Parts: sequence; structure tokens; C-alpha cells
Amino acid sequence: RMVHQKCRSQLYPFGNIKRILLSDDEVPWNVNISYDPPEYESPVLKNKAWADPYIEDAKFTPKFNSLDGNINRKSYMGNYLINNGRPLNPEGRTGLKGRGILGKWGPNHAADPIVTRWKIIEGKKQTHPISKLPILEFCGIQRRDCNQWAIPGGMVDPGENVSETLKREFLEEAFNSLEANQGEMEKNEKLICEFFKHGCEIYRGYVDDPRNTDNAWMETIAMNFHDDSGKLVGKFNLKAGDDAKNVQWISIDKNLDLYASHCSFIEKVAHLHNAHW
Ligand code: RP5
Ligand code: MG
Ligand code: MG
Repeated sequence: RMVHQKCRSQLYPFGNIKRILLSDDEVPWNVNISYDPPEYESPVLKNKAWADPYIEDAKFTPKFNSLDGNINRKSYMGNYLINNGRPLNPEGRTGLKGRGILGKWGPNHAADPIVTRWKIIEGKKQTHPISKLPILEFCGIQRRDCNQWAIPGGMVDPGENVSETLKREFLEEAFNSLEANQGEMEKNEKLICEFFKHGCEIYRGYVDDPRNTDNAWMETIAMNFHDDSGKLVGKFNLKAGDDAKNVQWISIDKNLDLYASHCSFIEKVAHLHNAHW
């Protein structure tokens, strides 16, 4: 498997903090190197209901590697190590310690809904001139935090089922449900509930997210919801909302440049449908 990359670029995406640069060989924890990275904890985490307390806080007694009340501190990657009370990133060093901008020490669980349809122009399914394979489109959003295009995913709330997170995040980011009126919201919720009944799991595990640190990282379940006829998503009235500043159907191709490890999820979806990549 690939060594994580996006969480090793020098400038941390928040707080103007610089990571120590590492070679691929220096990433695994079991490789001995002299290593003293800077530490960062974003001030925005202070007193946030969705964030853990400071790790030094005497009242903070997290149960790592387990279901801790309604917070899932288990990793899809197996048991992670704890060093001086701090969880260690299962994919190795990142050049930065602390939890950065991430709310939870250890795994931060997210869900990624990958909604797809065939590319159709004037009633004709479009194929790629070289691969001769049909072109798939996915519903992508532009993230407000970094301007990169991404899958409209988000964090699993405490006690929430992943199947709920998938719908809620899609509604928030691609339908602007947080600012919709009651009637609109009910209509959209019904549509998405129906459409999200049949999904296919694409990926479950670690995400190479630029926000990851040595002690906090993203994990996700990515699910594909495919509309083969295009008739269901034809009813979608896409409108960016919450952490998304734009939303659009994006043609799937290997030259896509997407946030975190989202390209690798999209590639799996393309192969699943025998579409152009
Ligand atoms: C990525 O961050 C996940 O794959 C998911 O798309 C996203 C969740 O974080 P927010 O969108 O809530 O910032 O690692
Ligand atoms: Mg969101
Ligand atoms: Mg999001």
C-alpha cells in the first residue's frame, strides 16, 4: 500500500504551522530516527462540544481502541498504539504531533457518499474516445476550507449511524439543507432517503487527509449510490451548503485532482461500473 503523502506536505493547512519533512522510509514508527516534530493544537477546538478536551485535562479519560460512550474510538485499521497517553497514527509519522485541527485524539470518523450517474448529452450516453468506455459522473463539492474539489463527506456525529451521516452530509453540502425551508427539506429528505437505500461499500479505513497528525487522523466509510437511469438524480436541485461553496457533476477520469484520498475511492467506483478511468 501507498505511504501517506498528503499529511506530510510541509505547511499544515491551519495555523501557519510547518511539519518536519520526512522521507517515505522515515514514516514507519518502527524505523528508528531522531524525531522531534513540532506540536500543534488549534485554538478553535477549545470548549467545542464536538471536540475532545485537552489531553492533560484530568477529567478527560478516553477509552482508546474502544467504543467510548457514544464516541467510536476504534480504528478500522486494527488496534493503534498509545504512547505517553497519546494515540499513534496507524500509518506512521506525519512530521507534526498534537491533534492539529481535528476534534478527536486518535481516529476521527467520517462518511463519504459517492453519488454517480452516466454522462448523457442529448439523450446519448457519452463514451471516452480512447478507452471507448462510458463516462461516469459523480456529485462533487468544492470545500470551503481549502478550495479543493471533494466528495461531500463529513464527520459521524456522536451516536450517529454511518447510514444517517451519509444522508445528512449529502443533504447539507449538496442540497444546503441547513438553510432550506421546511417544505423543501422534507421533499429532499424523502428523495435522498429513497435513493440512499441501495448503496455499495467502496472503502473503509484510513484517509490520507492533510489535517492528520501523529496523534489524530481521519477514517471513513465511502459508499456509492448509483443512478443507472439518471431519472432519480434528475430530480436533484443541487445547491452548495455548509462546508461546501460549490457543487457540480464531475466527469470521472484519472486526471482528477481531489481532496485527501478521494481520487482512490472514485477510481474504485469507476472500475465497479466498468466506466472510463
Ligand atoms: C475526509 O474529510 C473524509 O474523507 C471526508 O470527506 C471529510 C470529512 O471532514 P469534513 O468534510 O467534515 O471537514 O478525510
Ligand atoms: Mg459537512
Ligand atoms: Mg464535509
